[in-house]
Amino acid sequence: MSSETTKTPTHTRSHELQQRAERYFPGGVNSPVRAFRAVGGAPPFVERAEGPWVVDADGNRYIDYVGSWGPMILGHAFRPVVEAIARAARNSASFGASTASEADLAERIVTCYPAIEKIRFVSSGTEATMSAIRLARAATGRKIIIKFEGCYHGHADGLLVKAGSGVATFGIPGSAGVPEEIAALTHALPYNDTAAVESAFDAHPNQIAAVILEPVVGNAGCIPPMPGYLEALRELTRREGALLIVDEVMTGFRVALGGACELYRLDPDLVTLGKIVGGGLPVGVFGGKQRYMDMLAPLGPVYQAGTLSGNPLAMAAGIATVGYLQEHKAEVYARLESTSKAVADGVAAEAAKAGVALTTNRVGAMWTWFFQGDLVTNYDEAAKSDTAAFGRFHRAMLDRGVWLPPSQFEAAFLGTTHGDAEVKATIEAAGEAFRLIVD
Ligand code: HOZ
Repeated sequence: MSSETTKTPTHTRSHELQQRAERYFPGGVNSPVRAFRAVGGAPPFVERAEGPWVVDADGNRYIDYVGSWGPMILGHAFRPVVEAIARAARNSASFGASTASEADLAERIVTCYPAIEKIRFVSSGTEATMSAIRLARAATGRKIIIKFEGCYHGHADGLLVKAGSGVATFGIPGSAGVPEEIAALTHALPYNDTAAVESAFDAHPNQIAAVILEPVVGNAGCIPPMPGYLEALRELTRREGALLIVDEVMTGFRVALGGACELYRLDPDLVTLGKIVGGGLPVGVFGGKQRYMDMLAPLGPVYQAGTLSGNPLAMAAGIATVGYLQEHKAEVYARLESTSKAVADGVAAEAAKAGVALTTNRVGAMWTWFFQGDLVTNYDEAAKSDTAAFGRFHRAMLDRGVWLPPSQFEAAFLGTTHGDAEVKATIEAAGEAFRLIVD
């Protein structure tokens, strides 16, 4: 365990802060995935972070594999991002009017994503997917949406059906408060199963507005698409007159500069982005073919709006982040790949040595260690993992200064500031943690 002040980890201040937080926030958190209920123990409260390191309120340091759930690809407090935000803030935090910075970031996004002809900024991934669905329904005049079990597209009513992330972590089958009439319009199918999608189109001719998916699932743990799966979905949706919405909130700018669209040569109708595109500030994006995007008000009849959409601080952080990724594309993505491979494979090797069954799924700088020995290609298979063993591993890693996402059904991330020292420390910690949990 690394600590700035002591060799013995203590969490006294975090416990006090947790008690205070529980007075004000349900479960003491402002997003359920931050609670440690699935792994046991209480979450450390973060005071600050730099590069690959997070420091908690008691002065304990951790190697961070959460990265704010994805955005911090360039490491925490990356100087160009911090300075860009500070510069923008000096001109006021918000205007509720257009600024040049919105088109500056849009231009970069469109360059990285040839499938995107026009975009609109929103403030979260939830808003982005919710708006993309509305647009797809308006464009097709159809109501049914196909999503996939274990994929999470934010918490809009119609997208919580058999969702991943916290919904899977806490075993919530849908969500109370979602009217069944709305849930009935969402058909959740197994991921990586083309035949299931074909059957759904056969059963509901001319009724399916869109297929939405995570092109690499991150919210059931990391699950890559099988060869040919994404291409089949593209072909099917085209043939059936439905839109293909690729939700790249997690994968965008992470698995490649142009996300999964670049990696798998995909040409979807609509794309949603979030996380990295905002450089750590709240930004969501939905964009795609102009013929659909021009249906939005004020040009068309589909309404969508936001006071803080295209916020100048968020645009500044996004420009600094995406700009850096564009300028250093080759070295950034090579480094992300080699560091991620080293840590993912190194930890898997420690599991094998300790006799712990582990399946590692990884695409670039996102991965999951599933606590089971079988292939994981969909949510049902992910759900067979030994979540109790994962919880023990998580706690043992945290005690050794490594902060992993607190759920078996989430992806781990790293960034460009993770280096050899962090990889080595993580593998050593994992070796000890595996030996501990098998004893
Ligand atoms: N979508 C993120 C990872 N599954 C977490 C965001 C949140 O729910 O707080």
